[in-house]
Amino acid sequence: MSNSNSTSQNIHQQEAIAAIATPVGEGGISVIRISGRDAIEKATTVFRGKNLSKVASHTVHFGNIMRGDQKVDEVLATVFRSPRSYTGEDTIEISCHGGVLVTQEVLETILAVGVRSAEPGEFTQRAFLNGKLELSQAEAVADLIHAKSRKAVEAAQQQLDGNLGSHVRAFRQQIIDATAMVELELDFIEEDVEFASKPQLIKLLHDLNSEIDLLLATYETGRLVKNGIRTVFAGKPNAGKSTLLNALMGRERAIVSDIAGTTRDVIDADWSLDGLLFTLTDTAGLRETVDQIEAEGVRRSEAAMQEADLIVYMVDLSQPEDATEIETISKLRNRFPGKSVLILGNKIDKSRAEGNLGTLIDLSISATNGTAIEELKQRMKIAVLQNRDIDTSGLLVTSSRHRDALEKTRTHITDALLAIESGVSGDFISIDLRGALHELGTITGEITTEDLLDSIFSRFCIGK
Ligand SMILES: Nc1nc2c(ncn2[C@@H]2O[C@H](COP(=O)(O)OP(=O)(O)OP(=O)(O)O)[C@@H](O)[C@H]2O)c(=O)[nH]1
Ligand SMILES: [Mg+2]
Repeated sequence: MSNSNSTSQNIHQQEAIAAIATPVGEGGISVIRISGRDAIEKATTVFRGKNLSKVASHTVHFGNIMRGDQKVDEVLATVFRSPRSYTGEDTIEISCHGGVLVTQEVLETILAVGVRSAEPGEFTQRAFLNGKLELSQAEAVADLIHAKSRKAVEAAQQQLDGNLGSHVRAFRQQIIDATAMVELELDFIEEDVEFASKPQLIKLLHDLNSEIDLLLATYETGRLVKNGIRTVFAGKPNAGKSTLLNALMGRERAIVSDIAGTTRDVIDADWSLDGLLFTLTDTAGLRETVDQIEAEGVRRSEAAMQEADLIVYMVDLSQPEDATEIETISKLRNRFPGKSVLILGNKIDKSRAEGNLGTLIDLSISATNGTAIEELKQRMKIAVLQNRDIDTSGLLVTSSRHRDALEKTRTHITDALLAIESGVSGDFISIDLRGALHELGTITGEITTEDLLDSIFSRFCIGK
């Protein structure tokens, strides 16, 4: 992992912390990480083998972890000396046997010599504080760990490579250039000189806003790539919602029967298509009912639709047309503005004449014999992405925090443009431009607050 700051020698070493860096469970090996001012010294006191405080950086040593005279485990210790480590601090990684108990005992042996247990994300937070990573890169580490689809991995890697940071730094430079122009004008204000570079300044800020717009336009896709596409199957009882869920999943995830009202609760299943994650939600069929449990199910179906990115409404084509349902369908897009809606006719194998429904239906399928299921998959993708590019080799803004900061930046720049055009004093323009700089600084982390750092790093697991 490289970035422009990684050679910085401005490292602050804090008290040593330790945590298990690998998942809890049985495996070949587990890794325990220790980082901080006296990490190497503390490790030396529990390690029987070479004297770790004398070995070179980036070397691996075989030995035993000892609690007094008792051997806890046979391990490999890797030594990273500051500043050439993930955190920038002196760091030791101990690879021990991958058993739950033995790993815990190695950790406890280390904690017993005065090393503190690490908080979630504390290693990465130290890496950030030591300038090893920008804030947006640190956030990408968490995204990468949580990523559930290939596209989400690619988007996180883009951000981890520092691509968002380099865009933001370029924006900052443009604003600094603009500020310089404004301040040059301030120097001449006494002589009432017409602002020579005014058209140039206006152009610079307009161009900047267009670039920010391009980046902001990637957010909707970025959000769906990162979080997955919440897809809800809705429709009357017996329409075939559960059958379709099972057909897409390729297994009997939900109970199917010809009794109307089979599904009572909301059922979620992760499903991936072309590297994108869809969270498929099967719901209770929508109808008026006196059954209390079913009524609660229907309420939950409605709530799931409110939360969805994509609503797939299924109509049973084997049944006579239902005027109430036709009305429901025709109002669906208005009821859920901003959501993608697909209207499916199901049971095309037993279809009656389509009648009034024909024009309302986007695609007819058969969930039991597979008719048009491949087409449906593509339509689901297109409905939600609306042909937007999901080429994750380009940068996607995936975080609402980044989107908010970019939007505020754009507002400040727009205010600056208005100020310039209405001829107000340069002082006011400078205030707007400084506001824009501030917002951009929150993305890369030049500007932070403790609350912001807490909310970002608490998303991490312990040991990262
Ligand atoms: N012929 C035919 N039958 C289907 C098709 N899809 C589903 N069915 C049948 O329709 C019945 C209801 O299917 P489900 O998947 O349980 O319907 P549902 O929409 O989940 O129903 P609820 O859970 O009650 O809301 C079952 O007997 C299915 O086998 C299809 O494409 N063609
Ligand atoms: Mg069902």
